[in-house]
Amino acid sequence: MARGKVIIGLSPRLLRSAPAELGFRGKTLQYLEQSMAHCVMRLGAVAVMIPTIERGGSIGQWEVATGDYIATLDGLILQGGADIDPRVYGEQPGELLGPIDAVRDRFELELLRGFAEANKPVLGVCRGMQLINVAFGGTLHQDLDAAGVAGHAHRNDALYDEHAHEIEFVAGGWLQSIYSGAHRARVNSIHHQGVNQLGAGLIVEARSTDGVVECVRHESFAFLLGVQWHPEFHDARFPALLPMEPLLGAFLDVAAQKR
Ligand SMILES: [Mn+2]
Repeated sequence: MARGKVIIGLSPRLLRSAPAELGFRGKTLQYLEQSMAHCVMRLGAVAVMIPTIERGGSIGQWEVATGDYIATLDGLILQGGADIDPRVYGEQPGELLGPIDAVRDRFELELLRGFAEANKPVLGVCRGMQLINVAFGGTLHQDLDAAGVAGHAHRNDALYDEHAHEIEFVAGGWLQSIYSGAHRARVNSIHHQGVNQLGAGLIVEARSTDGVVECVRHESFAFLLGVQWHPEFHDARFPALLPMEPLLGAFLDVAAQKR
């Protein structure tokens, strides 16, 4: 008998005060860059974007809560985007901090904790990996260059998703195992922040050759993992980059088991 497909929620990016030329003068847009949704769909799951629920906001008086998303969906993908407010991990904003959005931080932290508690799979991409680290008590470098920890560029505004670097898998790690025991790979890099103190229960699965953390996994959950790169941009244009299918496939397998 046919069974319903796995349903994956993607948390949105927020654009406050959208420019008039988009036709939404002064409004807030919640949006999804399409590549990750297409990856999920290509592998046979349904992808839905889940608008923010603001505690104390107008939705708070309605009968919908973050828990309804957690109960309804089989897995969560945390997209990339704005920097996380450093006050979330007990630091004051530095000079090189990028744009932040407290509503998005609160919503995604609540989602992440809820999915973890339900032991439903969570995949964090770029900012999403950093959010996983912060959620478990870790801290971030607000800017890798300013912190003096990057030995090579992790972002190139002109090249954007064409900018890539090497990573090394931690020997014997889970990530290495799903990539057939490979030792190194090449991934894109579109970030200026990175993991500083590692959150509790998290294991580093890969680092770039300069030592910057590129993948973390929580040891206590079926699938709670973040990658600093954007696997959704590893498409046919970039045959030399690490294929996204093993990673996304493992995430969706756990989602199917939990369904
Ligand atoms: Mn990088």
